[in-house]
Amino acid sequence: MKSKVFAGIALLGAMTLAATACSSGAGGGGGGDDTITVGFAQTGSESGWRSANTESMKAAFSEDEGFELIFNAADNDPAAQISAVRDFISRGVEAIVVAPIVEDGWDDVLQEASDAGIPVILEDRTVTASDDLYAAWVGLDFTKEGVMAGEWAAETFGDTPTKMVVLEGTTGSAPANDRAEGFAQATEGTGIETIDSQTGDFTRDGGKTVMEGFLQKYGVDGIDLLYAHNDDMALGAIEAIEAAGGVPGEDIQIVSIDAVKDGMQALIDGKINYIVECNPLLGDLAAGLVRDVLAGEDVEKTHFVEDQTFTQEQAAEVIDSRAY
Ligand code: GZL
Ligand code: ZN
Repeated sequence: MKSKVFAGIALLGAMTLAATACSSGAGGGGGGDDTITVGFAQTGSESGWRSANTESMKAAFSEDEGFELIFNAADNDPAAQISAVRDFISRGVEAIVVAPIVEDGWDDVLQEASDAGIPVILEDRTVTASDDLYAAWVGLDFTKEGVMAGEWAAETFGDTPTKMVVLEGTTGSAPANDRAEGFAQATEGTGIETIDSQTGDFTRDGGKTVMEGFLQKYGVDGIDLLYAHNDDMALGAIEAIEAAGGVPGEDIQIVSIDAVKDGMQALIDGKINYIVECNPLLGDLAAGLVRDVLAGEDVEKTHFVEDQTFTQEQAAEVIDSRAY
């Protein structure tokens, strides 16, 4: 009996040692060294949020952290992003991380990665492909972000007839779809009416151009509320509203999502009325998932990061201490 117990303990010890070695990134390195080669397919550089997310990812997947990162930014072009992933597969990287521009169209290339034995971790946005085709996803609850923005609007406008225009995120992207859905849920039965809704592709220029169109069509007086799916489009819209002689935050109230520095400053300046945060600092979590997956650990499929909300007063309190 004694020897059986002893053997069991020894085996357990050996397994723990091996597991520790692996999960510290020592295992799974290409060519025997400890470095883990990872391909990262980023959406592009469409917004301040994206820059903060890229910075966070590059810091977490740095050489110091034991990674060799092959980075691709697809300039918001879904086809280019899929070909970047195919390139990673042909280069034989050990793991692939993707921030998918749009939800659809991922089944084939994710199947190819799976057939090549290369695990895929999604960060930020999600896909409609079966979750058997990726190892894990880490990001934000976009529907909840839309609900939190909608709850503020419902509280602020209630039954008052309110004419709202919407600057939608990138067409077909998870945040655009889910933020619209969540906001609609939270404002059902209120006096808020969507008189127009169009994509500004999450960019400042896009927000400005589309808002100029709305202002030409309805005039400053014809719009009470702007719901912008991100701060960058809200900031572009602010320029358009001011150019049209309107006062953003007063003539047209604005609710937005992200809480990047420029958005928070506009909130403090009273040009935006409420912001729902969307935390871009996902790098460490994504890197941890890559290590866990390569070490053969059993990882949870979804990892949500918490968001918070900011009024003008709250923004003033925290702006100097925020990391992005
Ligand atoms: C949300 C992210 C969105 C941001 C935009 O997690 O995918 O894309 O809200 C960014 O600012 O462009
Ligand atoms: Zn984990």
